[in-house]
Formats: sequence, structure tokens, C-alpha cells
Amino acid sequence: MARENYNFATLILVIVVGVMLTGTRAETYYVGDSNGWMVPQGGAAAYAAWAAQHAFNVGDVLVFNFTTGMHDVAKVTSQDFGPCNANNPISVQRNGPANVTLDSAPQQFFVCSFSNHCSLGQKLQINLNTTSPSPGSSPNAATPPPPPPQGSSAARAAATTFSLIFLYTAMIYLLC
Ligand SMILES: *[C@@H]1O[C@H](CO)[C@@H](O)[C@H](O)[C@H]1NC(C)=O
Ligand SMILES: [Cu+2]
Repeated sequence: MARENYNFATLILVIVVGVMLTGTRAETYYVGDSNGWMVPQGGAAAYAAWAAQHAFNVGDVLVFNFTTGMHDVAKVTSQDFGPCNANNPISVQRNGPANVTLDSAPQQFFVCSFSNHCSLGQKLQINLNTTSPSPGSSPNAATPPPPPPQGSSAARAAATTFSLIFLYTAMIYLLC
């Protein structure tokens, strides 16, 4: 094989690896950071503010940290989210800490079904990041995308930067 062909094949491989590095990273988020999953001071705005700091994608994992028996995590419909109705949950996790993997729904809703915790602000709406759809997630043409959340994941940005530097260095090396 000619050296040029060998270099070209290697370049393609490098690009493929670079795209995989930037495109398939699932993130893990601790809901509420060090506060965990609790009745927040400041009401529901607390978890809304937390969510607004991140760009969520399909496959990302939310860790709801709570003491078993004190709280739970009920995934509910958008209709049940507003009035804090936890009587018809999509799913419930009762053991803390609880891991939830985000599916492809553009909006996902979680509440605590204990007492009036949800009404006091223990509720979380997740809007999936629509600016960079994950590979493998099926496009949902029927539903218009929700407005993208503000902010971005520092880890994902770092991975992208790393991959771009890696690509750039490899291309310079191969083409010179
Ligand atoms: C989860 O909550 C417990 C009890 O508040 C705390 O001790 C622990 O550090 C928390 N874990 C994480 C990862 O934040
Ligand atoms: Cu609770």
C-alpha cells in the first residue's frame, strides 16, 4: 500500500475515533448536587435552577440521593407534574440513592410522592438538550422540540476540546 493511502486510512480512523469520543459520552448528574433529593429551601425554583445549569442528553444518568423511607422518586406525566399528582406514576423508585437513566422523551418529570414534598418544591423537570442530538436516538418528528436549557456540561465540553486537539494534532502529523 502506498504511503499516501496508508496515511489516508489512518486519518479516517482517527476521525472516526474522534467523533465517537465527542458523541457517545453519557454523563452522570447528582440531582441538587450536594443537597441531594429533598424538600429544597426556595421551593421548586431550586431544582429548576439546578436543571438549568446542565445540558441533558439521552442516556445520561440522574442520581437522586435520598434516605430510603424519607423520600422517593416518581416519574410522572407532564399533566401530573404541575398539580403534583403522584397517584398514577410512570415508575417509582423507593430506595435511595436512586439512579434514573434519561430516555429519549424531550421532557421528563420527577416528583417525590411523600406527603406534600412535591408541593413544597421537591419536583424536577428535565428538558433534553436539542442542540446536539445523541447518535442512536430516534428523531421524534411529531413533537416540536422544547426550548434548549441554558448552560452546558463542562465535562462534555472538555471531552470535545480534547477530541478536537487530538484530531488536529493527528492531522498535522499525518499530512506533514
Ligand atoms: C448522599 O446523601 C447522604 C446523606 O445526606 C450523604 O452523606 C452522602 O454524602 C450523599 N452522597 C453524595 C454522593 O452526595
Ligand atoms: Cu420527599
